[in-house]
Order: sequence, then C-alpha cells, then structure tokens
Amino acid sequence: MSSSSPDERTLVLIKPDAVRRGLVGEILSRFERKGLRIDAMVSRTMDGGFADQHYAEHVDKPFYPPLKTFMTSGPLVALVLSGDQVIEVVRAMIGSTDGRKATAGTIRGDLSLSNRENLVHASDSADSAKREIALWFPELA
Ligand code: FUP
Repeated sequence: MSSSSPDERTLVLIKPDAVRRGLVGEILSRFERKGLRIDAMVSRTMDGGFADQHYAEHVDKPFYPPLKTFMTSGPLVALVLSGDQVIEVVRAMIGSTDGRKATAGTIRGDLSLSNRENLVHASDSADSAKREIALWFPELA
C-alpha cells in the first residue's frame, strides 16, 4: 500500500475567447499530453453573480467591469485537472497574465495577444484551488 498523498487538483477555465476561436481542443490537448488527468469538465456560461464569486479578489479592481463583460460573453469550459504538483505545473504551462509578454511555448505566449482575453484561467495556489473547485464543482469538494 502506498503512503504517498493523492495527486493535487486545480481548477482551469478555458475562457470564452478560446471557445470562440476554436482552441478548446488545442488547449485540452496540451494538458493531456503533459500527462495530467481531467477529473471533471463542463461547458457553461457564467452569469454576473457567478463571475463576482469566481473573481472575488478582483471585483473592486478597475479592470474588473470589462473582465466581467468578457467572462460572461459566452460559453467557457471549466475543468478540474489532477497530477503531481498540478497547480504549479499548469500555471507554468499557461504563462504570465499578459499574452503579449508571456513566454513563447506557453498557452498565452503562443496563442494570445491580450492582457484580458488570455484564453485560460488556472488556480494560483492550493487555497484558491480548493475555493474554486468548491465553487465550480461542489460535488467534488
Ligand atoms: P492570472 O492569475 O494570470 O489569470 O491573472 P490575475 O489573477 O492577475 O487576473 C485575472 C484576470 O484578470 C486575467 F486573467 C485577465 C484580467 N486582467 C485584466 O483584464 N487586466 C489586468 O490589468 C489584469 C488582469
């Protein structure tokens, strides 16, 4: 019997710009090829109240109103990924927030030219992963 702890989980959103641009397969494929597991996945359009909950730490920021408009503008794909150190691994794979500055080879660095329409969200810590998975997939929490 192994005594190692179970793999970590993270919450990922493939944002409305990625869905509109037909990049869901490309993005999912990167995560699959990395060896991460998809534990849950759903297509959903957020309403404003849900966006406020998801982005609780940003609701008072000046960039939030246009971010909210964008994030509620159409369907997105929400998923839970698991794997060894998945939170850090996925953050590295998506790249820095601004697609114009993100390193080539990352999802944002290769495919986004925007600081807002940057294709993916991924939990940035164990605490945010726990909170976001409970919000999006309460059945898994
Ligand atoms: P990230 O963790 O990389 O997704 O970035 P943040 O948590 O800092 O920001 C969340 C989202 O807000 C970003 F994905 C895009 C949006 N944002 C803006 O629209 N303008 C900004 O100046 C910063 C972030």
